[in-house]
Amino acid sequence: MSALVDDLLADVEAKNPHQPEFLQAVEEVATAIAPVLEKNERYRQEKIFQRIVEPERVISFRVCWMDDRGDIQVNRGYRVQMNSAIGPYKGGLRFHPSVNLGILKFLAFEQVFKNALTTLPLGAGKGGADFDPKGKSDYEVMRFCQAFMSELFRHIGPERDVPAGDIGVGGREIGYLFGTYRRLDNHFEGVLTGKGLNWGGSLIRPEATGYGNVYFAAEMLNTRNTTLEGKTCLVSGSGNVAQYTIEKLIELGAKVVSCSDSNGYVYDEAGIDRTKLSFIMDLKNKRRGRIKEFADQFSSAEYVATNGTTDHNPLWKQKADCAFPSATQNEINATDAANLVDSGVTLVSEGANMPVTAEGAHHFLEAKLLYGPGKAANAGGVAVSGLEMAQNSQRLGWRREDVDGHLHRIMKSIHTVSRDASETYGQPGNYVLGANVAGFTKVADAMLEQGIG
Ligand code: NDP
Ligand code: 2IT
Repeated sequence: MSALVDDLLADVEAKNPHQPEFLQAVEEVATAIAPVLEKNERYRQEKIFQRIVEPERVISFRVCWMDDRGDIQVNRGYRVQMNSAIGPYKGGLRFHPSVNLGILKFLAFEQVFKNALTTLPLGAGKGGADFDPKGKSDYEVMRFCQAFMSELFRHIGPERDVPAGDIGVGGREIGYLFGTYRRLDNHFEGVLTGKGLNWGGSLIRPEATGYGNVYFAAEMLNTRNTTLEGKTCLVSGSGNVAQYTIEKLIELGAKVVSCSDSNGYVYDEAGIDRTKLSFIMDLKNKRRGRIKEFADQFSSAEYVATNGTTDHNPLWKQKADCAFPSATQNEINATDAANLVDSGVTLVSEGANMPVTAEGAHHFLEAKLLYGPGKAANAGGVAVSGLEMAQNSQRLGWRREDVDGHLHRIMKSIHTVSRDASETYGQPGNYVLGANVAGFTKVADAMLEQGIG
């Protein structure tokens, strides 16, 4: 690593103790863009890097609500407004007990470069709360969302900050959040994305992250003159991103043999077909059950519990051609990455944000895998959120095939600019380098043009 990057990182580390995920994300970007910083004196002189790692604003607030037993619950809510150089703050809300400021800063930081890659005018933010939706009734989730939005509403708006979903925040939660905003603000406006189709949502937004990731993977495979047809694929997670990744993979003729949740994974050697995917969607979106039930239902599947597995996850030892990690950060460590490489996987495309540790990513780059980093591969979700904002501004709804066409074009464009940047900087096919450089330079130039601030 260059001395310049060493110094920058030492500074970020000193200023952000106890935020390992944020430091991990910053280190990845800093390492990738080092040659850009070395070459561009104005970026150094105007301290673009030191400015881009500092959120423009961080809001932290108390969220109090009453559970079904009448007990008062207190949670902590946040919104990290990271960067608005190229558009209003944009990014999801995460409701999960693990949420803390460091995790949201890592996610907001990733969002800066991801949103820049989409070609759309989107700044970056992320928010959420340490609320655990698991085991809560619909009314408890509603009361929590109402309490959360009763503070957040004063900080957001269609031209200011437009939140969306992430882990633990899907259509149900966006509905409760939007209803509360609309009543408090007395405006019907596109302040959230991922809305219901009857009240301003966009066709294809639920599908967008998963479909986009598969489009990106297809582009990577195309550089080696091959396709997804007949490929065996590992998918992790069983939420929004995993479900629509599986759907598109099936459509393109791939064989998906796994999915997972935070308790374990299922491996189905016969492959997950459309009927089995409907079962997963019903299980996870309506009944809100555990993925173990999949193996109880389908005899070709086996269930492997992964709670307490610390050194490696056996899911990533299964034989496959492609892997689509779509659950959460750092779900693939160095051992898992080595196992994937050893078992002959040639493509890893990240549906989740930062699902691979720094050491794991290093293995993939060394082995010259087709390795699509999340900020490129999963950008389809926020891209269609940007299209939902455009439709709301026009007061129109576009046809399904039009939105899907835009999504496809955007994913191809992200692939092209990332690949081109990797070639310009002498590491063709290194999408980590390419995506970071392309995203960074767009935001950095906007910051330069808009003056110090
Ligand atoms: P969901 O809440 O719909 O699903 C999350 C899935 O990941 C569930 O299967 C969940 O299991 C599993 N999971 C969550 N936390 C953990 C954990 N700590 N350990 C193991 N498994 C876990 O979320 P999404 O599908 O929306 O998000 C998945 C990933 O994709 C996240 O990294 C998110 O940031 C990223 N992403 C999402 C986008 C979107 O548009 N929704 C866009 C771009 C990226 P369980 O049911 O047990 O909790
Ligand atoms: O990580 C992400 O890009 C998201 N959770 C989606 C953000 C959005 O605004 O649609």
